[in-house]
Amino acid sequence: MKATAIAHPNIALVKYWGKRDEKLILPHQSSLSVTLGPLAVTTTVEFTGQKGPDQIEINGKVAEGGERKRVEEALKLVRLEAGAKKKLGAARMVSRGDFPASAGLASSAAAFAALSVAARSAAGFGRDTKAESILARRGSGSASRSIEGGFVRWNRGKRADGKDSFAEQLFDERHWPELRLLVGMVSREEKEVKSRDGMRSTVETSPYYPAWAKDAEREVKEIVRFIKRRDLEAVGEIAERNAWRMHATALGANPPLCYLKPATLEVIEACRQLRKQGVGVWFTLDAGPNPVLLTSATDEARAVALVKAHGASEVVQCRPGGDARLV
Ligand code: 2P0
Repeated sequence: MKATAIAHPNIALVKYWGKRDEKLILPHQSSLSVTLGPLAVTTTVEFTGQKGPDQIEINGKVAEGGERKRVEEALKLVRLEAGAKKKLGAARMVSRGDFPASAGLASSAAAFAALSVAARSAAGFGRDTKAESILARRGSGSASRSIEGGFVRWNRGKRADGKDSFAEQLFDERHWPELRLLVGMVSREEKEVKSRDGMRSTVETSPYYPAWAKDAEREVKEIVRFIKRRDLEAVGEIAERNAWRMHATALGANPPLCYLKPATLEVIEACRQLRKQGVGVWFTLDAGPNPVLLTSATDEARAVALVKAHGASEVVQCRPGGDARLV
């Protein structure tokens, strides 16, 4: 009753921003992301068969508060699915990421994906990417997109119970091996408003929210066509537009949510200038100040130099990563 799994984080090119169900973590719109290698979280889960509280350790520390509660909830769901007869008992979970939580990449995406694969396997279930994606989603929405590698779409779904809201792979990581995703760390400060609270406030108070949600399904369809053709310019343009619109919606919240820093805008402007010189580089942003540049292997060195010249203390260089897997 013990298993270890590895999962990668992901970066959305068409973003998820807003829930229609807070408890089940159901989104208002579909989203699309690239799974990012080589960054990874490794998680071991063991069901002890004993009574007592779960033991949860994340990055060398005993998990507390909200973080602990979210993991406990996910473990509880696995016990429910397994049924009382199985007597899984309390769990021991140890999780470690090889990238800093402050990188601006949702480490929770890789963490809940690895937890879902490890915990279901420890409970005796065979691999089932749909069930794993749904379980990961209950921990963190974006985690539903880290079960599979390459290019992944999280379908919004329509059902109230969330059984049709899971992610699926459209193209695997070998589809576009020369694509590069570079995280420019312009700030390591903890953000003031977490994504979960930020999206809630946006849904409740931004007058632009309905327009944002309505646009998403079309944007997902559009970007899939261009990913299929590996058309970096078209993919980059949609990713930039979508990131701007997400931030515009958040800026429309009350109080306004501004995740950008001056250095973020500097990098964005430098991207534009570099494109004028024929370098293929575009950006996207998560709910934070660190831009993620989209470029190709050919232009990678110039894109790295660009972010470094504009205040990035570090650049995390990624490429499409693979599936979450048992080790
Ligand atoms: C995304 N983000 O699509 C968007 C873009 C941030 C900006 O998913 O509340 O940690 O746990 O479901 O998944 C970050 O939000 O939020 C996120 P919860 P999550 O990647």
